[in-house]
Amino acid sequence: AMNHHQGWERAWKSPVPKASYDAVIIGAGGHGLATAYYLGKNHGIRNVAIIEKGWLGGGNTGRNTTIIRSNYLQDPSAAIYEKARSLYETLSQELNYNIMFSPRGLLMLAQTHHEVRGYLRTVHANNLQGVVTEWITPERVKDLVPIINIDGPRYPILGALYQARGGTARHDAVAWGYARACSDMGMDIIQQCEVTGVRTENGQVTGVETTKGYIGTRKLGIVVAGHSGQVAEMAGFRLPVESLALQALVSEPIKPCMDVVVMANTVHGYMSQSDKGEMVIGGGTDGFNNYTQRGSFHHIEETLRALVETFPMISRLKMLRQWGGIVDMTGDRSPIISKTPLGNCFINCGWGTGGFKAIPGSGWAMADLMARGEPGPLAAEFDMWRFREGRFIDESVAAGVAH
Ligand code: FAD
Ligand code: PYC
Repeated sequence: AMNHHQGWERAWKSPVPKASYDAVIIGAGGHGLATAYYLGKNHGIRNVAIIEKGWLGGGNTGRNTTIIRSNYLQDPSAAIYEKARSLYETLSQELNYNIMFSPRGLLMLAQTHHEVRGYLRTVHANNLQGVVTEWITPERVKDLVPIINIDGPRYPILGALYQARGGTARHDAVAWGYARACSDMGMDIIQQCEVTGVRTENGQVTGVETTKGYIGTRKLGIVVAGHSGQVAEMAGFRLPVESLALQALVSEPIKPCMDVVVMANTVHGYMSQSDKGEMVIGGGTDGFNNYTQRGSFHHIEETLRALVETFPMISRLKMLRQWGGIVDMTGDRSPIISKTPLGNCFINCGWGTGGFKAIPGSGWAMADLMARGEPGPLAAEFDMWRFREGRFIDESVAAGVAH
C-alpha cells in the first residue's frame, strides 16, 4: 500500500554552502525564511543562503501557539501586523502549500475595568487604522464560547475585544512552505550550520564564520529571535533585547468544544483547540532571563489554575506535552527591523512573545530593507535607535502575554 509513496522529491535541497552569496540570512525560522522569500519574489535577489544552526522551523516558529491577530494599538504596529494577517489570508495559494490558515475569530477577554478601558481604546484605534475589530458584550462572548464561565468566580467577564478574522495557522507549514519556495528559487538553506563569528572590514560585513566553514556575503540579515543578543555581539554591537523562555502545553485530544481563540490576560492564560482536538494552552514568560528551551512544572500549575476559573471543564483534561521557546523581548514590546552600526548588516528581532502572526509582513519589510538599504514604510518606525531617542512604540497591552 505504501508503494506509491516512494520516490518523492525532497521539498527543499540540502546543498553544500557556496564560497559567497549576494545575501546571507542567519536563522531559518519563519522570519528568516520569509525575508529570503520576499528578497527573491519582490526584489529578484536569489543568490541567497539561509543558515540555520539546528533544523529549519525548530526555534520559536515550531514552538508557538499559532495565534494570528492584528489588534494592536499604535499605527506602525497595526500596519505591519495587518499586512501580515492579510498576507496569511492567501499564503496557502501563493506558496501552493497548505498552511491551514484558520480565521476562526479571536477574543481578548476583559476581566477588569482597566482592561475594558484598554480594549475599548484599541477598538477605536483599530477602526481608524482600518483593522476590523469590535467590542462585544459578555452575552455575545458566551454565545461564541459556550464552555466559558462568564460569572467569575474572581473575575467576571465584562466584555471582549473581538477580531473575527483573527485565528491560527499551522506553524511548521508556514516554515516549510516558505522553505520550499526559497529552494525552488535556487536559494540555499543550510541546516546544522551554526554561525560562530561575523567578519568585518571598514565597517562592512564581509562574511560569516560557520561550523561548515567561512561564507562570504555582500549583505547580512540577522534573524535569530532569542539568540539575537549573542549574534549581535559577534558583529560587535549591543541590542536592547532580553532573552527568556515562554512556555506552552497541550491537552489530550477531545471532541470539538471551542471554535475560536480566547486570551484571558488578567487571570493569565490563553487557549484554542487544534484541528487534532488538543487544547493548546499558554501562559506567561519565565520571570528571569534564560536560554532554556523547555517547560517547567510550576508553569503548568499557574496557567491551568488560572484557566480553570474561566473554563471549568478543562479541570477534567489530561495534559500531554509542554515545551518552551526563547523569546527576545524589547522594552516597548515592539520589534526591531533595523539598519545596524555595520553598513551592510541588518537585524530583525524583538518579536518577543508575538512574532508568529507577523511572519509574512516582517519578511516583506525586512526584504525591502535589505534590498534597498533603507527601510520602507512598514519598517520605518522600528529602528533600534528608538530606544536611545525615546521613540517607543508601546504595545504592552496588545502583547497579550504577561512579562
Ligand atoms: P525562530 O523561529 O526562533 O528562528 C530563529 C532561528 O535562528 C532558530 O531556528 C535558531 O536555531 C536560529 N539561530 C539562532 N542562532 C543561530 C546561529 N548562531 N547560527 C545559525 N542559526 C541560528 N507568536 C504569535 O504571534 N502567536 C502566538 O500564539 C505565539 N505563541 C508563542 C508561544 C510560545 C511558547 C513561544 C515560545 C513563542 C510564541 N510566539 C507567538 C512568538 C513567536 O513564536 C516568535 O516571535 C516567532 O516564531 C519568531 O520567529 P523567528 O523566525 O524570528 O525565530
Ligand atoms: O501574540 O497573540 C499573541 C500570543 C498569544 C500567545 C502568545 N503570543
